Amino acid sequence: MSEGIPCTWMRGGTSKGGFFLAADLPTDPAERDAILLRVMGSPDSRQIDGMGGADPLTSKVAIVSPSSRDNTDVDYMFLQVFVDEVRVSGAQGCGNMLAGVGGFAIEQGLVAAQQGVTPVRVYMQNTGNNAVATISTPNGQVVYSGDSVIDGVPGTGAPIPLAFHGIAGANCGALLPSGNLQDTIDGYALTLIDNGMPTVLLRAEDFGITGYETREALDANDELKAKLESIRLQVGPLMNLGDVSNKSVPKMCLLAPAVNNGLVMTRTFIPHRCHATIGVFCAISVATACTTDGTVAYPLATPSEGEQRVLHVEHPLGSTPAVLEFNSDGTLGSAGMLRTARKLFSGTVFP
Ligand code: NQM
Repeated sequence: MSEGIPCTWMRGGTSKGGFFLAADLPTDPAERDAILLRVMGSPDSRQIDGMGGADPLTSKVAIVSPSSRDNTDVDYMFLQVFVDEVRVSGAQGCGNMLAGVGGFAIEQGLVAAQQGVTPVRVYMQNTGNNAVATISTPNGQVVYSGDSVIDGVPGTGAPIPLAFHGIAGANCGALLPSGNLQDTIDGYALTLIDNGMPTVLLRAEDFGITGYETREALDANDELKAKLESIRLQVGPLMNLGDVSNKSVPKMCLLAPAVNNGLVMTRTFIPHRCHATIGVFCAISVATACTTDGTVAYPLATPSEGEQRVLHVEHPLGSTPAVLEFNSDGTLGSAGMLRTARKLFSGTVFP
């Protein structure tokens, strides 16, 4: 295609990517994906011929449309454009890119801004769940600047609280998809959990690492990555995800005790590169496991008590505050996280 496509580039949380109106892209998934690969410059480890940032965290796409549902304002489809493979996958959601969806939807005229703040109700097409993103709209205009800080992003931005209901088992059909609090694969004890993201929790020390290594050091550890991939391929069917050899799920999360008064320390492979921080739904899944007696995470974690808990999941660049609400009978209620986002560019992209 030689004509351009209207596009907005945004940082959403600790990720970055292209935001499109569904009406501006082909409806045929194969045609759409071919365009998105061209937009990002994939496959190429440097993505030199496209907009992607040569990192899975900056090779992401959000497709937004008016919602066909009564209880939501917009539909949001997340697509991961692989950096060095000819692959575009919607097999997971993305809470970081979700942070950009509300502002984009308002600015594109899909949602009317209110005075002060505007709650944008989002149907997340990847998992079939709803979210509410609350956007700062003083004077009826979207504002991205503000005083909120999220670790992994320099500076400050307007707060964007994200709220989720009923995300347990969103991808795998059950919070604990194998039916067990712990399983053993290749001799490693692990917990399989999905509170918004299929996640495999492992003890870092079992792999001969501390869990405090840098992202770069872990990305260079081929022996560790081979062990994680062997486990990942075996747990795919146990998590009701089938053959995951070509999928970006499940995420592989190595745990160690927290070092900054947080809940637990994490290093997360997503799944073949180590995350610079941690994903939104992944952090919520980790936090959930940390509050559940019997998981591999529980003895390593220091969870707070109460019906509403703010649990600081530590990661390579600081921590992220996962909010978990529990019902009075102790069962899991809603979840949330504070993010910021920033509109970087709006114009025409030429695939
Ligand atoms: O878990 C990266 C990200 C994500 C996903 C990944 C995310 C989430 O940080 O909700 O946000 O795990 O592939 O963008």
